[in-house]
Amino acid sequence: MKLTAVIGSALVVSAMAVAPVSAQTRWDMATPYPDAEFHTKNIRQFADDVAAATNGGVEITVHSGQSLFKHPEIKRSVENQLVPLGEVLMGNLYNENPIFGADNLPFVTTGYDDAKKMWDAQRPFVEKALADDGIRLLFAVPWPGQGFYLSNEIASADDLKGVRFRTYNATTSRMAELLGMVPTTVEAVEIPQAFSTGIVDGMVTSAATGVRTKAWDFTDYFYDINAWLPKNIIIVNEDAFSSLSEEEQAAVLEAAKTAETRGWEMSQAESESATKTLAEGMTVVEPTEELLTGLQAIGEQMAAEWAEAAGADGKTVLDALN
Ligand code: PCA
Repeated sequence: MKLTAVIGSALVVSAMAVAPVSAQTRWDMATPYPDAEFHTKNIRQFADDVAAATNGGVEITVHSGQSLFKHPEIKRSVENQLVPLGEVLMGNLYNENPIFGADNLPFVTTGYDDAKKMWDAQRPFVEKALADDGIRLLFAVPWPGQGFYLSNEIASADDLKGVRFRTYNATTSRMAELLGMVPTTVEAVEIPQAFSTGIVDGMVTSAATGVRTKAWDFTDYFYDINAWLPKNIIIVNEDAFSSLSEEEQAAVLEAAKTAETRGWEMSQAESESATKTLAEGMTVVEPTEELLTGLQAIGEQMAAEWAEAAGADGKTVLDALN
C-alpha cells in the first residue's frame, strides 16, 4: 500500500511537470458601484459571457463597491497594470481631457436618443485618449437622467442657495457652485453615511442610485429634471488584452458589444422602474418652468466653458446633436 502511494504521487508530480502550461487567464476587475446597481449586474453578465465564450479560458472576478480600488484610483490602476480591468464614471476623467466630460453637462442631452448620438460622436475621441494611456475601451453605459434630491420644496433655482449638496465630480461641483450651493464630493457607496453624519442635505444623482441608497430615508423631494445622462466606461489594459489569444480577444470584444446594447436597455428600463419606486417613498416633482429656466442658464454657461476647453473635438460632439 505504502509503496503504491509513493509511486502514485510520484506519477502525479511528473504528470504535472510535463503538462502544457495552462492558457487560463484570470482577471480581476475593479468597479466603484454596489452589486445591486444595474451597471454591476450588466458587468457580471459580461464576465459570464466572456467565460462561456472562451470555455473558461478567461475568467473575470468583479470586485464591486470600491472593494479593490477607490473610484479615483481605478483608471490609473488599469493604466499601471495593478488591475487589468476597471469601470469608472467617464466624466471623472475631465481633468485629463475635456472630451470625457461631454455627458456631464447639464441640459445638453436629456434623453436616450440624444445620449446615443453624443456617444457615437464622442466614442472615437474617447478611444484615442484612452489608447494614449495604454487602455482599451470595451463599452460604455449611461446612467438614467440626473435629478436633484432635496429636503425642502423649491420653486426656483434661487431656492437652492446654501444647500449642502452631494456631488460626484468636478463638473457636478462646478454646477452646484454656480447655483450657490455648497458641494461635497461623495462616492455613491458613501451616500447614506454622508447624509446620516450631516455632511450634506441634498444630492444630485439618478433615480437608480436614489433607490439603491434609499434616498427617501434622508430626503423628501426628487426633482426629476433629467439634466444629463453620464456614462460609465469599462476599460482594459491594452497589454493585458493583447496577451490573450486572437480568439479570446474576439470573444471579449463580442461580449463587450453585447454588454453595451444590454446596458443601454437596462438603463432605460431602470429609469422608469426606479422613478416609480421613488414615488412610493417620497414626492417626485416635475420641475416648474421657472426652476428649469434657472438651471438651463447655468447649463448654457457650463456648455460654453466646456466647448472652449474641448476645442475642435468638442465642436464635433456638439454638432452631432443638431
Ligand atoms: N449614479 C452615480 C453616478 C451617476 C448616477 O446616477 C452616482 O451618483 O455617483
